[in-house]
Amino acid sequence: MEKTWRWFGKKDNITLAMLKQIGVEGIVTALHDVPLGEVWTREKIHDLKSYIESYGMRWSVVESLPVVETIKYAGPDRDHQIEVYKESLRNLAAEGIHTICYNFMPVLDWARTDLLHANPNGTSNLYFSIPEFAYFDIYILKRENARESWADFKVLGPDGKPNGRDILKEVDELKKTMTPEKDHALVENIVIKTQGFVSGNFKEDDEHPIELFRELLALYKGIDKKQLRENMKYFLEAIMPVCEECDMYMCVHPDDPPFQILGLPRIVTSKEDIEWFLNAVPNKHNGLTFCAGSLSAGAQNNVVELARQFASRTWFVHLRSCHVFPNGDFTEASHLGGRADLIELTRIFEKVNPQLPMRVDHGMTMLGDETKGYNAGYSFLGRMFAMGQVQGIIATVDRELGIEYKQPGFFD
Ligand code: DNO
Repeated sequence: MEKTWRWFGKKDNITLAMLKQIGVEGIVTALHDVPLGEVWTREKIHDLKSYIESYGMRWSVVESLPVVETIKYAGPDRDHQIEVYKESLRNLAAEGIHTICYNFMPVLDWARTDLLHANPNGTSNLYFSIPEFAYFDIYILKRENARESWADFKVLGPDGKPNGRDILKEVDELKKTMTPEKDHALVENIVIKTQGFVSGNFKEDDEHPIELFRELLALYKGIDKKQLRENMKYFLEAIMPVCEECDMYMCVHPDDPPFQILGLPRIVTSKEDIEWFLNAVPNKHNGLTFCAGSLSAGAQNNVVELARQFASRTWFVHLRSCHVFPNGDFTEASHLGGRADLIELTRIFEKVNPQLPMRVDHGMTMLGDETKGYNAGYSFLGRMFAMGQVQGIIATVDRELGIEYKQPGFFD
């Protein structure tokens, strides 16, 4: 696989010169300064692309070209926004970029309740506590019917079976220990520190993120899973002619976490979901970002089986792995452990296409990463550690398969 790295543009504290030293071949990035819903112009794409190339790397994948909410909930200006999207696709292809990662998650991109959860080895990782998230929903967001929906929520244990956890009971216990400061920290983790840098609906300086959150949720009133699927199909069918014309590969990112939250439908969470959207628009340009991390956070998923089944429609890979606790909470595991078997996944993807772009995803925060102002989950040293591990896996698998492995940056 092509060794790529998610880089957040010239403002990223991690520079391209640093990435060059650690064997990165391709860059995964976006035009983070273009407001949601505006065309990405050829000029801007060209500028960033040339900057990346001046470091001897290429712009391999766009992550993300955001699909704005109106397309997801089928608002009155959806067709106009689809035209904007098509225009950006044409401009990207004209600059030689042919792989787009996007998601179809309503309102919220990936979500975690703790961004610096201590690991036994003294580093920290992202963490998702179901009761803390439910507390946010019930007591901070105060969503209508939130209590009822958590009462019905079936938590899965690591074996993929409901574990009988009583979330409401835990939320009520948790409430006794919460303070305004802890509430604020939860809002920061779920919204402020995580949604802005992925070009989501919220910005770090939003003064009233909760009000905005409620307004966005209201847009999805009456939109169930079936309807959201229809809206995704509508979007994909509308852009496919452009994708064919300019050979653009769309790869949807799985929902993270891969289960229903906040009463919002989630439609890329499991084998059945992935089969559905691939079959609904049976065109090779409609493909998948195989995010082993998001998929492994869902105890319903056997990640290796999913990779075997969907490798031929996968155009981009995210390598990371999650650990699901007996109570159903989850955290990031080592890139050599957890529920996603990255060694076996590497075998599967290397066999299908050794050129497939791959980035390591979410690394530990370690050895001072926490003081550098990196985006949550996107540390330098932690991700570099993971990248080293994954490069070792690829080199070993390539040897097994008789593929020549090259580590960039050396004389050999
Ligand atoms: C999280 C990322 C996601 C991903 C988007 C794609 O770390 O994997 O934010 O970039 O969902 O649109």
